[in-house]
Amino acid sequence: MSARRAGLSRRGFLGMLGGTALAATGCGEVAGELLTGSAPMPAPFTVPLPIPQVARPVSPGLYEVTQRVARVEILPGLRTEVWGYDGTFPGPTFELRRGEPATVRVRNELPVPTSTHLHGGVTPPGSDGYPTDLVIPAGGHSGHSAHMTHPGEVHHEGTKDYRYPVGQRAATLWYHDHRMDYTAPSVWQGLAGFALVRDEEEDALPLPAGERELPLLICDRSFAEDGSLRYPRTHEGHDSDYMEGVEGDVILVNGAPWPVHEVTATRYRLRLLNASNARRLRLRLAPGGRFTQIGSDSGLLAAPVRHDTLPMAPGERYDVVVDFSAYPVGSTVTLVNTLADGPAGQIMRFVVARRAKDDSAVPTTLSRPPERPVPVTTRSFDFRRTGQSWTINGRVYRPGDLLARPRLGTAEVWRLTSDFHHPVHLHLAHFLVLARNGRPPAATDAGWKDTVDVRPYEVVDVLARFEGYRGRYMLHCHNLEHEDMAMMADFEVV
Ligand SMILES: [Cu+2]
Repeated sequence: MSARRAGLSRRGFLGMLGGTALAATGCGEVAGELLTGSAPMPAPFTVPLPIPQVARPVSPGLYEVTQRVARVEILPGLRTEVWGYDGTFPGPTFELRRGEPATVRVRNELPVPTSTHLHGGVTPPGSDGYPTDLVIPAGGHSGHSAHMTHPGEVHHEGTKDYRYPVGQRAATLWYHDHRMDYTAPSVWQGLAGFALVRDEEEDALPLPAGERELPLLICDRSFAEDGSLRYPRTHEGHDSDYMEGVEGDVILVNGAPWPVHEVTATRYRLRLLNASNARRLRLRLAPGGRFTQIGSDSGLLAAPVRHDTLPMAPGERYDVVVDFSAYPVGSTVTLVNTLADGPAGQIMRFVVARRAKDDSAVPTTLSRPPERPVPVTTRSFDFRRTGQSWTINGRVYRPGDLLARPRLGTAEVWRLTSDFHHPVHLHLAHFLVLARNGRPPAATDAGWKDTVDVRPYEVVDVLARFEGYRGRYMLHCHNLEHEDMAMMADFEVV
């Protein structure tokens, strides 16, 4: 048993079972508990939007990235210690191309072990970031891990080469820490970044590009008065008052609080990612306007879909185009979150600075995604609180316990049921959302995905394709506190 679970049973949660926990969240759309910070908050829309550096290979197909502690300015005038890939938060953006394999050599100079998962990647099992496949800190910091040994734990001393074949379609992927019991605090501390896969099918489209293509990593954090990140941890593990998940009171986009970005009155491609631990978002443009969705988690849609609002659970991405020529020059367009009042109700602002030539377009036909396969079987996975743990089919996660053995090259219907908000993520397998409560899915469920928002007492059917590699993979809740509190399971592609 991990220190985490020991901590939970010590504190106890008997009064918060099932529907009581849901009722405690008020409006029913919030998945976590708010952790209030004490640092002075900057005025919104004053800090410029940062764009993460693009990672450069040290030789063709080989990247080196060092996980290290850094002190960075997130809140104006204060220094915040982060754990960053190359000391940055977000980490560098990896620009990958279909058919061009990449190796990422991760060196760990943090005080803790890590495991890096490429979220949405079709990756061989040895490079998928299994939670007990650990890179132990270089230079002898490994004492921290000594008492956290799990059965079958693998240790790489100092560095590990993650091998990515990149055989998949163009898509907005991201990477983040995935260590057993510690994903939530490690990601909160900064271990997340983008990986963009491009391909010829996408190259052929006249989509906005260059400065008009913006990756936007949205997450919430809380800061202490000295600028340090707050996170509710006891020395034994998670603070059990935050079992539902941790929500921060500061919204960051690419690591900046409520940033502002100047745009021309043209189309922009926004690659939106909700990288929050637990916070669900519902994005809208103010004073109005629509998102033209061109891609989902796993790549371009067949045809664009227009939305007024975008619900985003942790881990989900939307690839959208916003046409700023619809707004007067000199006006502002604010990306807002209608699921929160107060500071977390604002995300960032665009200032429409001037007119400019625009050769871009959103074609009515975007791509040819994989066709809908015929499923060979149906399996059920119930995401639920059981006693003092978050469980799948009543089971607390144990590495190596298999919940399913799908066959390579087949497709299956996975029926996901839930007692609460659980964004369900499958490693390796991409899926189509077939139904919610037996009815057609939402328009925003369009396309191939790897993460789906399963809401309280909802039944979501997805059709998953098991393509790529045999071996051990995972499904889990992407509320990172739930994930760390055992809401994971292994499956093996055979
Ligand atoms: Cu969950």
